[in-house]
Amino acid sequence: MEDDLVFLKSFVSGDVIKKLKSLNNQYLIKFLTESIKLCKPESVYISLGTEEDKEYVRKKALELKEEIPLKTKGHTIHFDHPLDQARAREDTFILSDTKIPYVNTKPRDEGLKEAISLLDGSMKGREMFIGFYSLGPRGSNFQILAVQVTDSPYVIHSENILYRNAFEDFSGNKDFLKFIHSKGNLDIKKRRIIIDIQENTVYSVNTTYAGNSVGLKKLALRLTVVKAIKEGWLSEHMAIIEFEGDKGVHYFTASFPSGSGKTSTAMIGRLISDDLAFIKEINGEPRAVNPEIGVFGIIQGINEKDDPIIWEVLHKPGEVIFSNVLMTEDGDVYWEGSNLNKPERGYNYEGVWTKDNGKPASHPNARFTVPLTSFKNLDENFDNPNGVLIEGIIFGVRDYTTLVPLVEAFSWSHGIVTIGASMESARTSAVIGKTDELEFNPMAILDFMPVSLSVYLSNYLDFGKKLRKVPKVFGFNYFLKDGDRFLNSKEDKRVWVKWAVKRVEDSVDAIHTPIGLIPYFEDLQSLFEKILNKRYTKDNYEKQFTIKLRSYLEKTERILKIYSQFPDIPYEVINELKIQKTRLIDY
Ligand code: SAT
Ligand code: MN
Repeated sequence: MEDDLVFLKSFVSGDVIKKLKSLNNQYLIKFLTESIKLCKPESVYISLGTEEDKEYVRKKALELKEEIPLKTKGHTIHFDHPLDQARAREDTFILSDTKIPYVNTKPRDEGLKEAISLLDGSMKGREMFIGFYSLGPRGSNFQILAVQVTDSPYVIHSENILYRNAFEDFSGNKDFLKFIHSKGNLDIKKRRIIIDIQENTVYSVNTTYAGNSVGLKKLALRLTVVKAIKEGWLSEHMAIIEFEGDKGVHYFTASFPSGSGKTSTAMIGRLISDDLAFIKEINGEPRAVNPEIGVFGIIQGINEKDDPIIWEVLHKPGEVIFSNVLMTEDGDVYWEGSNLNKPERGYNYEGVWTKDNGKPASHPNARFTVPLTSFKNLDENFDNPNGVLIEGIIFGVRDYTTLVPLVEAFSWSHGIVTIGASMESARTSAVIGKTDELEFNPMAILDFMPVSLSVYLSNYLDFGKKLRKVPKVFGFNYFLKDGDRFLNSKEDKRVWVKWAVKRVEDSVDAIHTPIGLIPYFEDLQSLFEKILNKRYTKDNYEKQFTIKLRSYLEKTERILKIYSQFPDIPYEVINELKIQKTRLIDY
């Protein structure tokens, strides 16, 4: 450790060395030393998370033109390479010497060699930035520590918005997740995101898109899923929301593939998390926290009428990083679906844009990065170290043809297997590739799955068995169509949510069907009337809630076929699917 400290002294001030030393964390010193030796930056900036550090990082992002200031105070815009606008599935690898179905793996030695060779000297002539964070409330037993090393101040700036700075918490030889990122030379052919679950380290290079570069977001998710399985809890791609009922408030988690209604569902209630959840069993109760303290949200389609809360966040002074939207000549921003007049010209991720060039003004996966504290519907428990009690879990998909808008599972295992683990959803622009193809995406987490689904599901099913009070499980689908026409409008989700809350409060009955419990027409009719002041007809109901037995059966068979490929799949998974199949056939 002494040798490492001597080496670090040539990069950082005596004062910072003293602080590092006082942490007494030899693993941390070793990791920092090795990262510097590998990437060979010209200088190193260690951010302890002070206001001064945050300001320095913001200033550097502007200086390096990774961000451009906009006319509203605190707003900046960031552009990613035209071919680097979303999660890069094909370039993201889990290091594993054995192949895992549905997981993009690479043999460990080969992957490590590749990571090292791409990062070797990648920061020559550049400044390295280092940040120290906590996933989950500081001091809570949910907390997981993480260090980010990068040559991009935009990455640290984003992390300062999205995560809790926690330098002091590294004291003692504590374990932490490690993220090494370099923009490299943005040769997209050499973009790699290499995830070493054995050493809790992720290497990412030749990319800047936050989903691939901001380590603590989806790169950390792969590592925390593994940790959660080892320790018997759940690390999920889920929002956490407080909904108001007639008998009090209730917390739900909600899991939807990106761009399929998760954020808008979160905006119906009071917000704790829009994207990620750690759920632990504490005294027999499922309790959840948000690993993050900010939102990296999809901006397309956000407009004043449908999304008043987000609209306000994006228009008032305060910290916002826009990415891949259109920048107008007067330093404002514009995005598709904002319902504003399209400007004549502007600048976007491809360069100069004009209204008549026939291309969208903003990328469909354009985003905003903001702190949770900007939202006026922020829940008071958002940083509660004890988490909040979860009473309902929603699994939502984008399915145009088959799935009913709303269903409740018969039980934990029925819900986990036939709703969560059976999710199929139309692909959206959050992923590089053709949109609208129906994709198998259990728990909306398949892109981030680091282990075999059999291991993951077995942990999920066991988790339910530890609980005294098991959350109700719901399936949502906002996207059912009749021909080309959507059968529901955006606001209808308020009714679905209300019905789910009433089920949790045990104040409404449901119809038993082969796929689960669905609402009675009269109950929905009265909720539509009360909440939306809207007429709901029997015809609407029949179009939306008639169970398409044949398509459901086909779907169940498809899923059964998928899980039958796993030799070690838990018996309950196959069993729930087989029973569901029988129910559908016998109906
Ligand atoms: O692009 S990310 O994977 O970081 C965010 C998301 O779409 O969930
Ligand atoms: Mn997400």
